[in-house]
Order: sequence, then C-alpha cells, then structure tokens
Amino acid sequence: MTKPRVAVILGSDSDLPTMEEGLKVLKDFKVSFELRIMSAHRSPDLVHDFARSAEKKGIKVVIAAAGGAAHLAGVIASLTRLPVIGVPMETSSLSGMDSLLSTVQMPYGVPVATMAIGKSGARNASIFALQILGLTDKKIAGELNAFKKRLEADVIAKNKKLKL
Ligand code: RP5
Repeated sequence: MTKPRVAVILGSDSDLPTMEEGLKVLKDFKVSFELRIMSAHRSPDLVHDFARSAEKKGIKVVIAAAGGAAHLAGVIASLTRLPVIGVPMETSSLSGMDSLLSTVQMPYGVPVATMAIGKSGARNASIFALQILGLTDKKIAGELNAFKKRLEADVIAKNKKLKL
C-alpha cells in the first residue's frame, strides 16, 4: 500500500454510512487514504495532533465530515495549510442545514471547500480531492478526464433513449 495522500476524518462513527459513498470513489480510483474518527468538541487534542502532523506525514488533502455544530473541518483548516474539504452531514433536527452553515461560514483566511449535504457531498468531496491530486499526478488527471468523458457519454445516451 502506498502512503495515504488523502485523510478522511469523521466526527463520529455515525458519519461512516454516509462517507462510505465517498470512500468508494477513492477506492475506484485506487487512491490510498487514511480514515480516522475524531471530534472537534469531544476530542480536540486528537484533532490538533492530526492537523499539525498531517502535512509532514505526506497528506495532501483532508476531507472532514461532521454534523450538527459541524466545526471539525474548520478547526482542521485553522491548524494546517493543506486544503480542507468539508462534508456536512444530514441531521434529523435541521436536515443538515446546521451542518452546512457551520461548515461553510468560515472567516477570511481559513477556507473550507464545502460540499453538498450528505451522500452527494461525500462523493463530490472525493472527486474534488482527486482533482487537487490531479494537478501534480498525471495518472489521476488522466483517469479524471476519462471519468468526465463517461459522465458526458451518459448524458448523450439518455438523450438517445428519449421518446417524444
Ligand atoms: C458530530 O455530531 C458528528 O460528526 C456527527 O455527525 C454528530 C453526531 O455524533 P454522534 O452523537 O452520533 O456520535 O460531531
């Protein structure tokens, strides 16, 4: 196994079923990743230690998923220069709007690239991470080009199936 270049950080194990959708994408592209559970509120020291050491360990991009008062991605972004992608989890009380706003509303200088709420955000977080890696990795760039071509081909095929 090559050294992980992507770290996927979950606020809780309850986020895993949603984030598995994104992990599948990384696996499909055969990109190794580190998967950890840590909470900005319940285990701040773990978050601090991870974020301060991630770049030195060879991580290039962090995906952080959290729900509710979802400060995990923002706290990680405050502690590292690595790009941080936030995935807001769907919640039962506010349908994930709480997670979305607390992930996206970052102050100037500490951005979090915030995806859509839930599974579609989880999948796009992985695509976005691959796009970042693809800036310097020709193999990933080529595979992303092929992936985008497949998306286009699917749309064209749907048009052909239309019966008016
Ligand atoms: C957040 O609180 C987690 O990211 C999770 O989405 C939410 C609920 O966590 P659990 O109570 O299920 O551990 O920190």
